[in-house]
Amino acid sequence: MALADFIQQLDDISSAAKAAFDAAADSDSIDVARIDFLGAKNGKLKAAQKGLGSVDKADKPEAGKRFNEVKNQVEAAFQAASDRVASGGAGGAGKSAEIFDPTLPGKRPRLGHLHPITQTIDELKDIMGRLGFSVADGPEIEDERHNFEALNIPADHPARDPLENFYLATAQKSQAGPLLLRSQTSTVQIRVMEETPPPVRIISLGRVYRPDTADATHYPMFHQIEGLLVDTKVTMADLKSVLRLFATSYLGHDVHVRFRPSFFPFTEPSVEADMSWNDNWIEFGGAGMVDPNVLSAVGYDPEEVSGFAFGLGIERLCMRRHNITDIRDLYKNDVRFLHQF
Ligand code: FA5
Repeated sequence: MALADFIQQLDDISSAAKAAFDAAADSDSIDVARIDFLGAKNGKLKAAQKGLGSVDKADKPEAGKRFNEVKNQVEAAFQAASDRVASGGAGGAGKSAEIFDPTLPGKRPRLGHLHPITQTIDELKDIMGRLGFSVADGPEIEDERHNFEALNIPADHPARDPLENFYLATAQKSQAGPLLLRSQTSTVQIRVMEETPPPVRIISLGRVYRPDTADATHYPMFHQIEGLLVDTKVTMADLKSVLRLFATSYLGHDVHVRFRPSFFPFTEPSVEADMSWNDNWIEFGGAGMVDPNVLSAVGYDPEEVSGFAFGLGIERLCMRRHNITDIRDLYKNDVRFLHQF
């Protein structure tokens, strides 16, 4: 066979194969074209390869080279068609391509916001800031000195029972003795008074931990706001005025606050404070006049200064403000609940 005829035959196969693979719209028709052109037994290329034997000897290198080029072209057309069908469509306009309609109204993305407890904390800081209290911080992992001893809570007091606290397993190794997750923010009273001479006027807000069983008003992790004011001639009347002012500023003027006599080792006298809510009373904190033993433990002179302190449950305040009847709702992380605040 003349070289020109052989090459013509190859060119015809190449363009026919390209047309067939381009037109194939699914894997079945690709397969038909593959067998037709690349089939190992009766494929058109196989047949053309047989013709190579009849090309003049001198033209064989040129004919063989041309044959390989065309074979590569046909295989590339097969591969391109397979890729196109696998990616979901003919001619580039795939079934999965999204149609963008600029006339449709947009979707407003849902913006996150602060958790209701964080919002409450910010607001309480604001209110107390206006009353002249600055914010102090303390660690959530505490030693027994700050959580108990300096607060006049003796070693045999039931509040120190390991079952009433979250002691840390690594605590024995600490130089400060056993460590625990603080059970009250009153720890910060001690830390502040250890560092600052009187007068003192601070609040401290943060998490505290107790192995309480969760119910509608209790949670094992909750937040307290601690208040401490130490100065000359501070009286119980100051404490009651500040707490009433605080409650009405945050909850509105229809809230009633009542004080019940109580006991805390670190205050004397002590009270528990209740707020009115739906024709009922709910306790929101403990308070009292700082016990002279506590003042002495931090190096203050109880003859010179006196003070009041309080510790209030932030969840309870937030719940009354927003009429949340179950504290557990605050910690379920259900966006349908949280986005209301
Ligand atoms: C104390 O923690 C004292 N440290 C308060 C105090 C400070 C008294 C300064 C005197 C001077 P009590 O254990 O009562 O007190 O807790 C105070 C408030 O925290 C409670 O009134 C309640 O509002 C809240 N509270 C207590 N336990 C839980 C709990 N498990 N879940 C949610 N809130 C709680």
